[in-house]
Amino acid sequence: MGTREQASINAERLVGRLAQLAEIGRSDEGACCRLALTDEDRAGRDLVVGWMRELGLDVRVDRIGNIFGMRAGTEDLAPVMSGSHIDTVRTGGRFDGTLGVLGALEVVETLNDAGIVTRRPLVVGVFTNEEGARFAPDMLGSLVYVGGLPLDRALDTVGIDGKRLGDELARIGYAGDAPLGLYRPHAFVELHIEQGPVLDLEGLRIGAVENLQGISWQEVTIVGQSNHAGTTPMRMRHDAGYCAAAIGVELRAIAREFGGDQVCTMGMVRLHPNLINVIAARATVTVDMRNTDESVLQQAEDRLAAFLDELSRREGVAIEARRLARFEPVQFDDGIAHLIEGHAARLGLPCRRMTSGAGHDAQMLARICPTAMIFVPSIGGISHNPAEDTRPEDLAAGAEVLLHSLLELAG
Ligand code: HGY
Ligand code: MN
Ligand code: MN
Repeated sequence: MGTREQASINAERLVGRLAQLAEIGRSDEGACCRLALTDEDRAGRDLVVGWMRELGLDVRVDRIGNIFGMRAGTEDLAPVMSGSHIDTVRTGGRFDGTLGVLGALEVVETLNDAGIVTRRPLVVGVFTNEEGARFAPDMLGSLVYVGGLPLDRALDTVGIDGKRLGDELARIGYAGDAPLGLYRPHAFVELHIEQGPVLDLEGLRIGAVENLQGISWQEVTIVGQSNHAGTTPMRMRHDAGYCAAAIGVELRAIAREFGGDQVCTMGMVRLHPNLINVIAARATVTVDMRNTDESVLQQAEDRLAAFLDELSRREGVAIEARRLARFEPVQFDDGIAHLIEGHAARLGLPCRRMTSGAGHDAQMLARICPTAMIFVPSIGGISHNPAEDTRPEDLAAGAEVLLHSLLELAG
């Protein structure tokens, strides 16, 4: 029987599993492409469930497809949970989400090897559709888990490819029967790459994440009038393509004028009929706006809404904005953030408190239990990009801090 202090994760094993999972859904450009509920996501889920079973975990799948592997404790108490997601954006990297799932599995295997049993059960969670790239909103599985979105509405969500979420979940065989909210955790800790430049720029190893910024997603549809690109005088145009471009320019102006933490992104632009000599009849664009300050984020939304009204009048087009996701900023548990800092310090890992610019499942678990996150550096701050990278020693350091944080929380 090993002692807790001696327990230490196996870096090669962790890096090896991350590499194995990264091969699933590998695209020609070397990206990880496992959009939620696709065959690639299923293959990734099957691989992780296989590892959970090998480690002796009791595996359950709930009705929105969240996967949980439970390791019994000496007492039947509320568990300590850790985990993240394995679905990716279309041009994803190797570590976004997977580090949180496989880091938690590595903790389990380390404890198995050391013969350590915690007082509280440990649960490893894999949440459905965290990215929201195919089915909005993002963090959908954990949002449903904590009761933030009714199951039937989630199952009826239609993806960007026209598929219904519930049908895809059944098709890949992960429409489980475990009830939602299966475990009410004593605490939740998520290990994740930072996906931003802060730790890398400051030469730090660990981020103790104490809060997470607000997120506002909208789909804006512009309906104008297709017409001949050559014969139609400019004064007679109702050009949906021009309006899409104007929205992109306005979003940049909002971010520049608001300054501070305000970020705005027009990630998707679809034109119809999308032809060189036809004035676009219709345009659909997506808007992603985020800010750490809820009132400023609302002002940014109001500013955009006023712009869309004015644009519609000026260009003689119909504009409709549909909300896809809206999450207020989240404060994590200061005690757990402090605990993470303490373990980083004890392990000699330079650490700082941080805000998360990205959304994470932890922001949903924070609604039902004390929650915080551990960040490790992203080289160059790159993410949602095949070039996403983190040094192996930092992947291991994050898992080591996770190990000791979970040990302390699980008693
Ligand atoms: O959008 C996000 O922040 C996350 O990657 N789902
Ligand atoms: Mn992620
Ligand atoms: Mn992501």
